[in-house]
Amino acid sequence: TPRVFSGIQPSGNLHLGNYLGALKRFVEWQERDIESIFCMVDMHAITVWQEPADLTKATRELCAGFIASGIDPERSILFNQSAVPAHAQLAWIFNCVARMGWMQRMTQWKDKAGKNQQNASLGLFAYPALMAADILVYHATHVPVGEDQKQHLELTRDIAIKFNNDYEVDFFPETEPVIEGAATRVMSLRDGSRKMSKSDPSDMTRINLTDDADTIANKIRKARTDPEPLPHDLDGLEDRPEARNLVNIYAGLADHSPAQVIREHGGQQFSTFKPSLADLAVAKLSPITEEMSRLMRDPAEIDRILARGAERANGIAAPIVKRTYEVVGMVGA
Ligand code: AQP
Repeated sequence: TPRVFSGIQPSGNLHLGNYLGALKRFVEWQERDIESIFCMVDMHAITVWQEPADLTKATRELCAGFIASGIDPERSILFNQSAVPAHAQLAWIFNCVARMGWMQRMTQWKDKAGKNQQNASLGLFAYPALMAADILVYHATHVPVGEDQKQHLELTRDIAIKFNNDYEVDFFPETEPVIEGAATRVMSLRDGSRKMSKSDPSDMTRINLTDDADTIANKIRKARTDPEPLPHDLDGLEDRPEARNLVNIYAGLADHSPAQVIREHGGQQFSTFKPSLADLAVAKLSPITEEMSRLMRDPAEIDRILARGAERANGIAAPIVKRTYEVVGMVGA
């Protein structure tokens, strides 16, 4: 039976990339009545420094973001990673299955550690093994993510295959990455070659789910573009990353294909297209922003939702860890 798992780090403001590449996709799975498990991956977040009070707030805000985007904590399981010990327990086993060389090839590691690898946390290096544990501790079959997570999901498969081979079992499934939609890689509004991300120091590069209507409109107006009007066919976007990004964002928000957007808006100047995009973004995002701030007024209720989700998640994950420990030969499992 299919089972969906995905996670988001409570490491800063949720942005349009997280919404179009992840949250919006998650809701589609839930609506198809496929068992879905969604996690605020706080243990991943601390692979780089997080102020404790900020981590707490970001976790609650992320939970509010999930619910405001349409995730129903009754139909889906919604919880934070550290509340279910099975993630860390299985991650250790996977640290012993994965090879140093596999980890060294990860582009996220190379990007985030930068030149100063000696000073990066060991957790940042081991990040993909924890991510494999997040997924496989539920025997999840489908993992909806943005394009940037493709390499980590391939590594998850490699870990599952090596575990099954080493211990001569057929225990962990080979998970399918699901990278779908018009906006699987939303780019920075200021630089079409960089992805929109929580950790970009400039707030003008991203649209946050907490931004108000004026801020959204202003960021779109100031988004970098070239001087040409929109082309009349998709090929015309080939070497125009900033224009393509705005078309993809429009398509993602409107639930259209990029081709449809070009059919409707081809030939327009950005002075015409940007205000339409801003109106669309405000119309789609402001109900989410409002619902998030409503939910954030009752943090105790959010904590209750997370605790209940953790209990349900633990009910699935604990027996899978137990079985893993038995396979490995650990006494008392
Ligand atoms: N720009 C994006 N476009 C489409 N999908 C995206 N995702 C992230 N950025 C984009 C998807 O959102 C989910 C959660 O990812 P994350 O928690 O790792 O968030 P992040 O924004 O990538 O956080 P960082 O760590 O602030 O970004 P970097 O590492 O770039 O500095 C995932 O499904 C992801 O694919």
